Amino acid sequence: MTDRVTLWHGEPSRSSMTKLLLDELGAPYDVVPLDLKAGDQLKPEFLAINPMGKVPTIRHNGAIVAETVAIFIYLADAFPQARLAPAIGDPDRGPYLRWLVFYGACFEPAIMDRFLKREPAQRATSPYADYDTTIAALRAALTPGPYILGDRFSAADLLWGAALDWTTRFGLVETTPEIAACLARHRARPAVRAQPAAS
Ligand SMILES: N[C@@H](CCC(=O)N[C@@H](CS)C(=O)NCC(=O)O)C(=O)O
Repeated sequence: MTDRVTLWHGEPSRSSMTKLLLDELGAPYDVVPLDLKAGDQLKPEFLAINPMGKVPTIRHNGAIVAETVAIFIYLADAFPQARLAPAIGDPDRGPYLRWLVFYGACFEPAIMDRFLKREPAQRATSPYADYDTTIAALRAALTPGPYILGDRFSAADLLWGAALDWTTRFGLVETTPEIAACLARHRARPAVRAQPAAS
């Protein structure tokens, strides 16, 4: 028996990616809206839930989960009927986890470098090498497609479609042919089309 998911959500923000995943999973959920501009995320009641003061944050079956990648892994496993996660033991599980974790471990810091126009640490020290290496690896992962796991759509595609949607709109990532193809597939999904238009 599974509980309803509670999502602490700010609009617009990275938590839209988790909301999209919940829609794709057909998971029952309730949204607790936070006004990030007004600083709701820094109020003691939310800091008691996530001391980082960050959305997305979810609660499910009594447990709090934060960090987009952890939430994606958790929810796709928690709602297996949607078939968005290769199960443990499936040969696709490793690549699936790899490209999910790549988002938080490599892509996010790399795009922050681009946004702030700052240099990464020396290549041997930097956990993601640098922006160009990170984007080249991602482009290779999207090729030949159509999905990260080849013919199999997964929660990793949802994360990357949503991530590339906002980062290309912000001019942080160039819309190369494989990224354009990924975005076209992403934007055609009914759950994406049903979302409020990105500002
Ligand atoms: N590492 C977090 C980052 C989440 C994040 O940066 N969320 C932003 C919204 S896009 C936020 O909550 N900002 C509010 C604040 O820091 O005050 C994740 O991957 O989920």
